[in-house]
Amino acid sequence: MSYYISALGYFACSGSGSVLLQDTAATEVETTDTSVEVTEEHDTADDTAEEQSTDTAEDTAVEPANEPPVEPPNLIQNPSFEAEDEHWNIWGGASRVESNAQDGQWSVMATSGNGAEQRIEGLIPNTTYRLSGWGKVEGENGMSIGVKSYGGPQKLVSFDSSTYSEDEFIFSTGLSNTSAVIFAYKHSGEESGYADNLTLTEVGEGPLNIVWSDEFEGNGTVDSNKWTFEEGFVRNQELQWYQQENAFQEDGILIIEGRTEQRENPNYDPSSTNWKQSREFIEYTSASINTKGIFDWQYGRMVVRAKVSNLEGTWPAIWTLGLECDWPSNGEIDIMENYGGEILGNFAWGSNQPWSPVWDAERVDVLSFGEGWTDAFHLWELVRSEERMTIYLDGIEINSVDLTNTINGSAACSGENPFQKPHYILLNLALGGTAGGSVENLEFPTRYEIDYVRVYE
Ligand SMILES: [Ca+2]
Ligand SMILES: [Ca+2]
Ligand SMILES: [Ca+2]
Repeated sequence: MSYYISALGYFACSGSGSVLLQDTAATEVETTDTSVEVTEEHDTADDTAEEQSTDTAEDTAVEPANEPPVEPPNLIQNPSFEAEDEHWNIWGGASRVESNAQDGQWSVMATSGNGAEQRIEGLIPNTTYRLSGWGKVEGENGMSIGVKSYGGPQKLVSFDSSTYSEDEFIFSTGLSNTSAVIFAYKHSGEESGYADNLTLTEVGEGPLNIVWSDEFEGNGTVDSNKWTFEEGFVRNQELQWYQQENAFQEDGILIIEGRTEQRENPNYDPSSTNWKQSREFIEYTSASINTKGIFDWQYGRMVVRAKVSNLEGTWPAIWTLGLECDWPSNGEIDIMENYGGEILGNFAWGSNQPWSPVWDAERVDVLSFGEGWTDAFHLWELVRSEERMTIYLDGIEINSVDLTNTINGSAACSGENPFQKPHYILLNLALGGTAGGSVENLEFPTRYEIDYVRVYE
C-alpha cells in the first residue's frame, strides 16, 4: 500500500479555509505543491449540501422542528423583567427599562461592567439544564447572558446585533450543586445593551455522567490503556515524525513536545514521489495520540482543558473521527485547531467526491482574546446530541451545526449521518505542513499542554 497524502479535501465554498486533519489517502499523484488544493468540481448535489450548511438554512430548519409539544417549566422568576425588580439583583448601574422589550413592556439594560443576577435554587445535582434568552446592543460591545456558581466554569453567550436575537446553551450542575446564578451582563462599552425573556429549563435527557477521562495525573509516559500512538510521517506533509516519546505527563499535565531531532528516515526511497518516503531525514519530531479501538463515544459532552502557544509553525489540535467509512464520510470534528494566528472549530462530512469534505468551519483571531491568552489554560467543549453539535471555547460558542445538514453525499457511506455514530478522540501537535506555517522562527522544544480530557454521557 503506497498512499500519497495530499490535501485534496479542501472544500472551496462551505469551508472558510480549514485544512483537513485526516489523511486523505488519495491516488498517487505527483505534486510539489505543498499548499492545499481547492476542489473545483462539484455537482449539483454537492452545491445543495453546501447551501444546507449555511446558517440561514440551519435556522429555518431548526426552529419549527425543535418546538416541543409541551414547554417545560421556566425555573427563572420574573424572567421577562415585567414584575419590577422582583427576584433580580440589578447592579452596578444597570436598570430595568421600558421601550426596549423583546417580550412585554420591560427589559434589563446594561452598559459597562454591570448587569442583573438571579440565584436559582432547587436544581438537581449532576443534571443538564438549558439557558436561553434574547439580547441586543446599541454599540459594538456584546451583551451576554450566562450562568455561574453551578459547579462548573462560567458559561455565557453574547449578542452583537442591534436587533433582538435568541441564543441558548446547556450546562450540567456539579455533583453536589443545587443552585446556580443566572446573569445578564455587559462587560464593556458605554452604549446600552439589553436582555429580556430568559428561560432556564431542565433538559429531559437526565444527568450526564463522566464515562471516560484522563486527568494526566501520572508522571512520565502516557497511559497506554487509554491512548494509542501514531508513528512516522502521517498527513498534510507535516514536518514532524510522530513518535510516542514526545508525549509525556509532567505535574498533572500532558505535554506534547515538538523537537528538532535529526536522523535517517527508515522509509527513505530516493525514487519515491511519496513525501513520506522521499524525505531522506527526519528533522523534527512530535506526538499524536488517540483513543481508536480503546474508547469512543456518541452523544454527550467532551471537555478538554488545554494551552496552546499560537506560535507560527505549530498546529495543535483536539479532534474526533468516526470509526466507520473512509474519510471524510466517517465525520471529523475539530474541537480545536490553532494555526495562522487563529483558533478554528470545524465539522466535516462526505460530499459526492471522494476525499472531498463538506466543511462547516469557523475561525477566531487569537488576538481578539486579548493579551496573555496564550499564557493560560482554556476550556474547549464539544456537545453532541442526535440533533446538533456545538463547540465552545471558555463557554462561548465557536461553531454549531444542525445534524439534518450533515448527511454524507454519494462518495462513501452515502446518505448516512457520520455524527449519529461513535467517534474516537485525537490530540496532536503538528509542525509546518499544509497549514502550520514556517518553523523558521520557532524555538525548540515547543510545547502543547493538556490538563485533562473528560467525556460525559
Ligand atoms: Ca420583558
Ligand atoms: Ca456552523
Ligand atoms: Ca491534569
